[in-house]
Amino acid sequence: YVKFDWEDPLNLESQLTEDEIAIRDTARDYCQTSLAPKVVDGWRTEEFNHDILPEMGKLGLLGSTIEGYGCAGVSNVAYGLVQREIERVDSGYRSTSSVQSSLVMHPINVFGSDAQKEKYLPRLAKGEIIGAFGLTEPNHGSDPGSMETTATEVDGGFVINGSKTWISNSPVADVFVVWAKCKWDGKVRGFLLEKGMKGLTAPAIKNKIALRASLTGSIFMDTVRVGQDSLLPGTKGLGSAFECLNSARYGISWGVMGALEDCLHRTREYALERIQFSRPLASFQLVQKKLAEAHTEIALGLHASLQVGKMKDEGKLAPEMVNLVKRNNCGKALEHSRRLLDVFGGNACSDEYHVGRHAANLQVTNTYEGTNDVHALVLGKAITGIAAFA
Ligand code: TGC
Ligand code: FAD
Repeated sequence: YVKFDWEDPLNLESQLTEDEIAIRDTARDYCQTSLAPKVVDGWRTEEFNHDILPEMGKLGLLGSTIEGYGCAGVSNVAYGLVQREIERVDSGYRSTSSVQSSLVMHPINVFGSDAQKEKYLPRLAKGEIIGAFGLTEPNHGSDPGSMETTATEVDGGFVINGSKTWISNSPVADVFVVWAKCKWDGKVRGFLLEKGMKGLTAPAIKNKIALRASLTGSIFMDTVRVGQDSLLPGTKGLGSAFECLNSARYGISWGVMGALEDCLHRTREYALERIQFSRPLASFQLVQKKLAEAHTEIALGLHASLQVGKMKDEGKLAPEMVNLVKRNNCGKALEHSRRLLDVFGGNACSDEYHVGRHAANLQVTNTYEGTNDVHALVLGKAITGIAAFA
């Protein structure tokens, strides 16, 4: 037998390549030395930190799976490992960066024209410009197929009308991937809109009780006139929007495990130091059970995400694999962060203990990119062949 390593209980390290370990370590070092000291202030002020995306860009962490255009061209496993490191600090920072990578750079790379790729990807990769992805609307969240945003064909281009809500990065975004129903054939397509276009505004949604270290807002489009070149030509229906979500949801499945790992490590340290009834909290069976259960879910969740990443890298991905790990890992991270929070007693209320912040964030990660129940329905459809959405 080998000695059990509680910090890597199923030896994830043994499944990674040297490159993946090096990328993970670079990300971990950056996140712990640069991001972690900023997070309490970022959370309290709800202010966007404009240094973060350029810093990530310099390290090759944005759009990192893309080949060319100044991107690193790394594996999907490496991408997942980076999301885990960022979210170990805060889900909001992971949101800011994963929207840029998976929901803006990815669709431009997969569905964009050469001109669109040349124009946007290098600057997005450097973090010089910021992207947002607008699918959700005030009246249509889980059911984006019923969206009311429209694109009408006019001489030389299109007119976009509608509104999007709960959009990460929108108040500071320079480029918006907006999904609209095309009036000429009823199909949903993606369009690239830019800050400053007449009729486009993107106000912030303030006073959030979660994801306070990242910005969220609306996108209002009142007769926004765009050229032919704003259409993402490869988008062929709602499935194209879901294709982007496959990539982002996969990253979230790794990220939330990072957040739960941070909760576990902080709770362990607290429980070892805090004395009640003349003994450390860590000596009580009920506390150890909470630690053991979170610890087990982290180990299982990380290995499941690793397997999905490997399938993605080998071209053997079924979208439902992503529904499974996104749902499982987000649900487990939320449940166990809340249980671990109990160990802090009254100190659970203090943002300086961090676990309360993670638990609040994890409520959102369990909701966005498809709620826990919507992912259950996708899996239910795969199991039974019957769609239960409507
Ligand atoms: P349905 O009829 O099932 O599908 C419509 C078309 O899409 C295809 N498709 C997929 N293609 C690729 N990957 C997938 N995962 C796909 N799922 C479906 C499907 O084959 C079909 O194609 P076609 O050619 O036959 O037309 O669609 P539906 O309208 O019945 O909806 C099904 C449902 C409920 C599962 C879906 O709408 C859904 O996933 N709802 C959740 C919405 C959601 O996830 N929104 C996310 C918004 S973005 C966000 O939250 C970003 S937060 C980021 C951050 O800050 O980190
Ligand atoms: P609803 O669809 O109204 O769902 C409410 C409840 O009803 C949920 O519990 C849901 O599971 C349940 N429900 C719905 N339909 C069914 C059904 N058929 N059967 C059973 N139960 C059902 N969106 C973007 O497009 N881009 C972004 O960048 C983005 N960032 C976000 C950032 C934050 C901080 C937040 C909070 C949200 C963000 N979203 C974004 C929106 C997010 O994707 C939606 O909130 C999510 O998809 C759920 O939609 P909804 O809020 O309209 O809830």
